[in-house]
Amino acid sequence: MRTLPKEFLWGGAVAAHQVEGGWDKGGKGVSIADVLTAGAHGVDRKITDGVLEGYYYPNHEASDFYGHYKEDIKLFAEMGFKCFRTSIAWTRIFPNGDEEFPNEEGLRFYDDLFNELLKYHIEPVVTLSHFEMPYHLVKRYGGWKNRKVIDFFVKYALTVMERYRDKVKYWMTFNEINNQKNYKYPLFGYTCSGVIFNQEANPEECMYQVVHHELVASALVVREGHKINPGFKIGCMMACVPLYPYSCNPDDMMFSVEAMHDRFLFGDVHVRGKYPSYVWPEWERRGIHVEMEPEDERILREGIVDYVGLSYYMTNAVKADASVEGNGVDGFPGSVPNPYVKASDWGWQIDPVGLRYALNLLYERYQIPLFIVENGFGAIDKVEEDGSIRDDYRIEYLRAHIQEMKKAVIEDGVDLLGYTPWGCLDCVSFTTGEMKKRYGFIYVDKDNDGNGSLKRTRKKSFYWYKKVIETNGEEL
Ligand code: P53
Repeated sequence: MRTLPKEFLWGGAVAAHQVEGGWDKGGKGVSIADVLTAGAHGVDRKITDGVLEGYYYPNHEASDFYGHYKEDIKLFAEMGFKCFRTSIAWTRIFPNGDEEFPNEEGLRFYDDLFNELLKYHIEPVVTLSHFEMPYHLVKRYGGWKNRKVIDFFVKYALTVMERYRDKVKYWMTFNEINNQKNYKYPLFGYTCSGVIFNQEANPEECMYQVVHHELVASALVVREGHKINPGFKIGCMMACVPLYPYSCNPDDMMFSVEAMHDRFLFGDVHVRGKYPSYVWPEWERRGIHVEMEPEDERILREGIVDYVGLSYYMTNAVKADASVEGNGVDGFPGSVPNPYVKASDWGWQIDPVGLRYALNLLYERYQIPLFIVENGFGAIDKVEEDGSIRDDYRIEYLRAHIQEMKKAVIEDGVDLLGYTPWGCLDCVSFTTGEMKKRYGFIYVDKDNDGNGSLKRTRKKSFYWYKKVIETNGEEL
């Protein structure tokens, strides 16, 4: 009987802005996450013009991982984590983004954090840009529309890679870079790139321009990062939402193939070092022109990633004649409900087999290692009178997904580095800014309005996941 490899990286994942808080501590600058208000399912988060009086900004304190990281890492170690994925808040290192020298206090914070992880033999897995670019770069330079931002990002990235060269081996450049393909939904463009595409003369063209800058920046970081430490594993990261054809009608099938181009484009460049063939005729058809410098082709070629990090939460079914616009959160252009699967309270369709499908799809396409760096079930948890949290629904979700993940590795031969469920410590929801949409094995006592003691409690899933890791996924 084949099993998962014994070096398989079990762990958990978060992002700095969703857990750390301490938004103005240690010399940190204002990030784009600091100007996002709270929303709810169906209620968009507002993007305010700076930090304004009279608004509640859930990421300012978040779960206060900044103040609790030692206690939290101890709990991760108790679960047996082999790795922990977090991001570095760019604004702790370069508060405005365009300074000449980094902020030493910010660098020290991550030294301490990584040391604490290494003390328990937990491998840090670090995202360089997870929806938290400096607000100043948005105001002053127009975010990633401006080619100058490539230099600022590369400087920041190489500064931290140099500093943590002996502490961190696994890196990723941009979190879910492909979210912004849904350029009509302001939150995605803003969090990926500091741009609200709807406000631009040609939103779609602007999105591709921004993405081009990021792909070049990513490739530069991969290329130069390998010079800092040839042992680095530097990956890309994409939101993997497979879009099934709703039926075997050839029109639905072809519609889904085209819809998947939109999702693959980013990974295709990261992994193959050049734009895929389907891009050029599409840009021509749509009259899109992207400014590129002569050296870009070479940079992209020289900055091929070592692995593909992916988030997997759901699949969607698409129909050629559905004429649905879709916001890219719980639906995509042409999305129709899939009658074979259920959805979460936030409309995210629950499809464990879709994870096996996603892994096959990506591995067949790229043939380089994959890393599931997000997966999980956002749900409302109830604290019982005795203080316990019996999150069987979460266990059920994760169990079913791990089963399918194992099939992909053991039966289909997919090379998978590890699995880090999202929000292992309860954190602020990205799409809604809520606290009550929880993913964690560890409960954080805090509500949507910011009330609560921040006390940490082990949920039932904590003990379950500990066993999963202990048995390398044999006991589910
Ligand atoms: P929240 C859509 C599809 C898959 C992943 O989201 C997605 C999205 C939304 O872009 O985003 C990731 O907290 C993202 C995390 C985020 C997580 O999903 O809204 O990388 O930052 O927290 C879960 O439930």
